[in-house]
Amino acid sequence: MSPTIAKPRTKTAPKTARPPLWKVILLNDDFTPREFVVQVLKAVFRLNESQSYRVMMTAHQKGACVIAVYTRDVAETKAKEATDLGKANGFPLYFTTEKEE
Ligand code: TYC
Repeated sequence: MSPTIAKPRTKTAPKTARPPLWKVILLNDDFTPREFVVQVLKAVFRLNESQSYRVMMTAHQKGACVIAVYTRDVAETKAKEATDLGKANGFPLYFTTEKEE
């Protein structure tokens, strides 16, 4: 009788590539009115009134607040759009992006 040869059956875990995500961060300043910040958060980031208010107050009290994460392109576009809205209205409102680790 011939010996039984076991075939190695190596399972390769399927890898689903996920794009890295980028945070959009709201920075505090001393000049932009609170209500204007809330309006921008609602318009650009689609947050509701209470989410916008909480994000605005966190930035106001701590200096910065992460709003949401997106793919790099979307994060950069939204940060620029929101910063430009402030600029167009004479405010130094600033949004930045940072890669999520
Ligand atoms: N600190 C501003 C004020 O007192 C309000 C403000 C909050 C501005 C958050 C920017 O990201 C900000 N009018």
